[in-house]
Amino acid sequence: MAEEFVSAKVKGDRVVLFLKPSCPYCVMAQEVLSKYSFKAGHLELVDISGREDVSEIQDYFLNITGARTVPRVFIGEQCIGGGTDIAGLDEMTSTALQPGWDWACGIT
Ligand SMILES: N[C@@H](CCC(=O)N[C@@H](CS)C(=O)NCC(=O)O)C(=O)O
Repeated sequence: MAEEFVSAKVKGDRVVLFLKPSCPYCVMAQEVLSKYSFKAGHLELVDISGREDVSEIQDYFLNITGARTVPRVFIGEQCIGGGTDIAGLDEMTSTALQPGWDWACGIT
């Protein structure tokens, strides 16, 4: 069942990217995530394209995240959105972490 499949992947201590390899937004999300180091087992890329229940999985994404498109990116149990969302988050993070901005984020 789609819900069980997704729930088994999405965990509090990891990032999960549900994708279809042919999707350019999925490639973009993978490129963003590849800039970060993850401890072993804390990043999982899940290709849903070949599954018989792909449509049910995407319907379930619509239910729980508001969109049925791929990619769907989960940080812990929260879906942060798709490809453009993670790219935006990455851009915000790298801007916030620029030298000179440390006053804004408490980084020394
Ligand atoms: N703005 C979305 C666009 C994602 C999107 O349009 N994905 C397409 C594939 S490239 C999709 O899921 N289409 C419906 C489908 O494949 O079932 C994002 O950045 O993630």
